[in-house]
Amino acid sequence: MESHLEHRHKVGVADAVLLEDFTNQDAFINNLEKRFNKDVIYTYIGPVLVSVNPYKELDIYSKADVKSYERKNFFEVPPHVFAITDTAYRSLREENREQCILISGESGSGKTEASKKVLQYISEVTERKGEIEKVKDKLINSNPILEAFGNAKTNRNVNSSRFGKFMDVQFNFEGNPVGGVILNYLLEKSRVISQAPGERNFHIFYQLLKGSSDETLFRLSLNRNLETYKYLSNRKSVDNDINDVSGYTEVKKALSTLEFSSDNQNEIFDIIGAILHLGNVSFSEVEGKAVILKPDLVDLTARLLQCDPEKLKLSLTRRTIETISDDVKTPLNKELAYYARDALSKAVYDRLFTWLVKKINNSLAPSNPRKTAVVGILDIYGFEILQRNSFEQMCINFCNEKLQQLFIDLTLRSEQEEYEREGIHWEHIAYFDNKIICDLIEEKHRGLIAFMDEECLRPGDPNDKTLLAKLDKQLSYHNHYIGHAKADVQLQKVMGRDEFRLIHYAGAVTYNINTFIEKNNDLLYRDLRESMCSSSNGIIRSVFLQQEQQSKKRPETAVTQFKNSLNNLMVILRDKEPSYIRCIKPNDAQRPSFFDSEIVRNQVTYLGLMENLRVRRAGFAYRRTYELFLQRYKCLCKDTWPNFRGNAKDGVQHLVCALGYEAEEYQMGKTKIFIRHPQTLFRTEDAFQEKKHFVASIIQARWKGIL
Ligand code: AD9
Ligand code: MG
Repeated sequence: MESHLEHRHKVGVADAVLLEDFTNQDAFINNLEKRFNKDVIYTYIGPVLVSVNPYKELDIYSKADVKSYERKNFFEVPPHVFAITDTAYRSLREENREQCILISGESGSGKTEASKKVLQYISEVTERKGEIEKVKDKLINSNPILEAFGNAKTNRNVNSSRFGKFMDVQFNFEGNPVGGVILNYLLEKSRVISQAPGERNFHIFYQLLKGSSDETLFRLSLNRNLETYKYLSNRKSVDNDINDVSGYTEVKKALSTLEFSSDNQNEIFDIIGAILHLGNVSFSEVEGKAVILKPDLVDLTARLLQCDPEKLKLSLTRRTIETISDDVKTPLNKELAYYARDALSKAVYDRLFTWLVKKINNSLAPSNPRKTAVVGILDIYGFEILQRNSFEQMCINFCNEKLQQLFIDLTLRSEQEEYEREGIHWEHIAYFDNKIICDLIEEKHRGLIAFMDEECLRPGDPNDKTLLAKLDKQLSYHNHYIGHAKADVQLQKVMGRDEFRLIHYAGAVTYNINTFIEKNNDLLYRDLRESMCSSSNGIIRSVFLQQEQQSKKRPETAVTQFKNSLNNLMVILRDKEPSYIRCIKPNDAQRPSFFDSEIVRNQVTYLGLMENLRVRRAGFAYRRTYELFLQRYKCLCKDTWPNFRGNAKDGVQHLVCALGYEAEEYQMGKTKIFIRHPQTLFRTEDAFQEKKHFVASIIQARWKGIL
């Protein structure tokens, strides 16, 4: 295996810390490009892996590749997702520290693929016996299920994850996987009812229509013509590049592997079929009251959802409002009936997805509940700036603010704190702490979320306009919030009156307020909920009943639920040792061998990579406690070999003298030695390896009685 240093002459530097001008963004991007052009997609910034999507299959994930990274020293082999995984896995086993691998980057940059390689590596370096093999099979097979129901073709990625995912792989004390837990975040359920031009609904709809048997379709009263179904009728979407038929087979197989009973499988596809029929239900209006145009479609939906068709018809055309004295039934007009229909489709699909995750978790639960240690893998949406940004983008970008906060906490801040603790001389690196933006969004009583909820729950007629007015009034003092009135003349020209702007750590994003209230309220009329609670479809009944029981009161708003789940995630992650994979897409066209420097530049900025590099470079690439350092390298100095009688720090002082370290190459802290550049360590490690072989050959020779 080529060493880190030898490799760099051919394909740029493997660790950007080694760049001569490390503050120069162009040099950083050039280095990535140079490597990308040679199909070298991985580069480090110290311990952080930067990965550039090659958009083509590379021969770098074979069994032999796995072997070449197994139990290798991180900096001695070329950068790879396997190296990151190996380091995390070894740290879990040898130092007993729980791990998390945080994968971020914008849509299409390769996060989900990277997460699969992590799982592949873990699967290949662990044992292959009975139960363990079964667990691995389940872990890997959870992906096709979640992707079928949670991924879709978008204009940025043919297989875009429309939900966030955190997966724990649980290991036993022997270091073998024995189970797993998946947490899911904010599924983009609006996709069920409509898609942007060129995009598709979730894969599963097409897989069912194209891949299932004639009998199944007959049972569901469906036909194979996609154009029949309003929820799929986005004609501008071409899907030649997606094989839905084999996708369906794979999902069916995966469902069986994860122990979904055949009844459950039928219920799942009944629900998918029901949503397709429901989407075709249309309404006319007579004297302000909605009238269902093809009632047989509602009958079909009701048959598949196993609920009372008459009740369903009523609940699609009227709503019950509780007053102090009585329940009042009010008819819906046509517009509200469509709203109710779509709200039902979204709610049913969203809850089906959550139910799937729960079922998968049941199947992944370790059979032997002995104590386990975990490696968590986070594959979550990256920062988004679209042409038009809405509620979903605000949630996604808030999520990225929280992750950046964690990154700062775990790496930048802790790095500098360690220097202070160790009494190491260092220059303070100014970095932007985005806590101020997190607070702007989530602070109790005075953050954006608090005002949003306050407006949603206010009696009267809260609407998007009143919400925006409130935000503009309450938040205008904040430097990172810009309402229309506060914008300068230039900005006012491009900013609508229904927009506000947040200055995120990664850049400014203008959000359009329309639909915020509706999406945050996320209301399903009581009549529809009751209709679903009486369903005999096991899945539907359980997910709707559960919700009813959980909250007799008003359920939490969408954004508050999201905020709480994110804060829970932060608690989980904060406890673990993190590894970072920062994914970058090389161009907007999903094309191989095309590196668009401008596109890359934006992402380098959003991901804060230059800041990361500056801090890393200003600091020390390597640090070890005196004891460990001495233990490993003591054979390289006659004063410390075979044992040093004084304290470890003095021993290391002897050692570095013997090794000829220059003064600027290292510093001695209270408990650790800090080495500035990786090269210094490589030199020492090379000397150690040479000596080790020499010593080993002597021992061997002795054994054989030669000496
Ligand atoms: V999204 O936010 O879920 O829309 P991801 O997850 O970041 O996005 P994904 O992993 O799905 O992107 O990658 C997009 C496509 O790029 C994949 O379908 C592959 O065709 C391609 N890709 C990504 N990584 C690799 C790789 N290491 N090798 C080859 C890759 N192709
Ligand atoms: Mg993805």
